[in-house]
Amino acid sequence: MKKVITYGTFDLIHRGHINILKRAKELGDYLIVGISSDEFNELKDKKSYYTFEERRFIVESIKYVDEIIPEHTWEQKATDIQNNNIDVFVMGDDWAGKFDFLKEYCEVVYLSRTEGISTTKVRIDLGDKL
Ligand code: C2G
Repeated sequence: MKKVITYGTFDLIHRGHINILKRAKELGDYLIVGISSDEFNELKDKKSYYTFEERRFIVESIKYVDEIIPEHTWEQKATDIQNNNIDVFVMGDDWAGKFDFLKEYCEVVYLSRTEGISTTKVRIDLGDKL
């Protein structure tokens, strides 16, 4: 079984998130998603609308997703990859090059971001006070 992993906040799920999860799953048979905890979001200087538990509930309901793990730190990826026997690590290409060090453990694939949509854009379009 070819196992794939990706990470993110996945707040206010939109077609960009679905696109990357769909394509990530197409690279293997089993997809694990590391969802950023609320505390890690603060480290990323991100304030998500939904809590971790809400984001977990939503993302685990997506048909391409097989398992959720929490993302607490920048440093956990190598351990996650080894502990879960991951074959492919996937991120959107806004992260291109940032995780090449993981090539020591598995294949690293950066997939093109979906243009014209982002959680920030949704919040601005809805008139959210950021
Ligand atoms: N994404 C995308 N197209 C968009 C928006 C997001 O392909 N229009 C991808 C991102 O490139 C990322 C994933 O969807 O691979 C999740 O995006 P975010 O929730 O914004 O996650 P991010 O803050 O980039 O966190 O350790 C990695 C970090 O946790 C990544």
